[in-house]
Amino acid sequence: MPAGPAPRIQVTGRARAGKTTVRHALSLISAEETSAVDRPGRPDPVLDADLYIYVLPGDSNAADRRILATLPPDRTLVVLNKADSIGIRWADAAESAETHSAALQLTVHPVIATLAARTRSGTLTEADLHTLHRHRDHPDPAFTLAPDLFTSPSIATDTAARESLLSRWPLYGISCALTALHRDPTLPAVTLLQLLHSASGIDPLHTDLHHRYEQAATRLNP
Ligand SMILES: Nc1nc2c(ncn2[C@@H]2O[C@H](COP(=O)(O)OP(=O)(O)OP(=O)(O)O)[C@@H](O)[C@H]2O)c(=O)[nH]1
Ligand SMILES: [Mg+2]
Repeated sequence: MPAGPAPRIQVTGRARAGKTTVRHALSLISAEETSAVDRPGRPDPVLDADLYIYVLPGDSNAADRRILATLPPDRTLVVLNKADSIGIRWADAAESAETHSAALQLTVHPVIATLAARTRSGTLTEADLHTLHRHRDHPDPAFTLAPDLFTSPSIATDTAARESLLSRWPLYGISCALTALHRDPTLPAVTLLQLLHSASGIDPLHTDLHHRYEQAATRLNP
């Protein structure tokens, strides 16, 4: 990495798109989160960084497309965040990301930032693992479709433990972990955590970001 000024990164997108969560998930301490794009009666943020991370909240609208059209393609990464809310399985999110890539002429990464932020900083506690194992062979597939189904007192007597698990882990991660443990109850915690990390989609985004960052650094310090 050349010495000299470090590239500036801005994380941008509409209100509540997941800008803060994506920034945490990527451990981008020095990146700036801009004010939100497309706020009624407010100007759009000034975008003047060396690299941009544009966060889409599971879909794009006209404002996203208007802003993205002004950003340099080689210095812009697009995150299709909230991939857990797109369709019913990861393939749906991947397909949506491809459609967005083609329409925007930009690389679009499907990501579940909440899960990535959690696996980045987290460990699975003994209590988490116990709760997961207790429910790994749950007969009702709808069990993990919604938070209130997952924490329903009618399921079992460990409602408090399920609530506690859900307070620490996004439901999508819990669902992935239960599927994995159902298939292989002997999975060690560390493997389970790696699996959840992979399932968040953050690694390809991280690799792409690293690559673009090096390019930006070389441009700044030829
Ligand atoms: N389902 C789901 N929710 C997410 C994901 N990422 C973020 N969220 C939720 O979306 C909401 C907004 O997330 P933030 O990271 O605060 O979004 P932001 O763009 O920084 O929001 P503002 O700064 O208020 O504009 C929070 O409730 C997050 O938990 C995700 O991958 N999946
Ligand atoms: Mg924010």
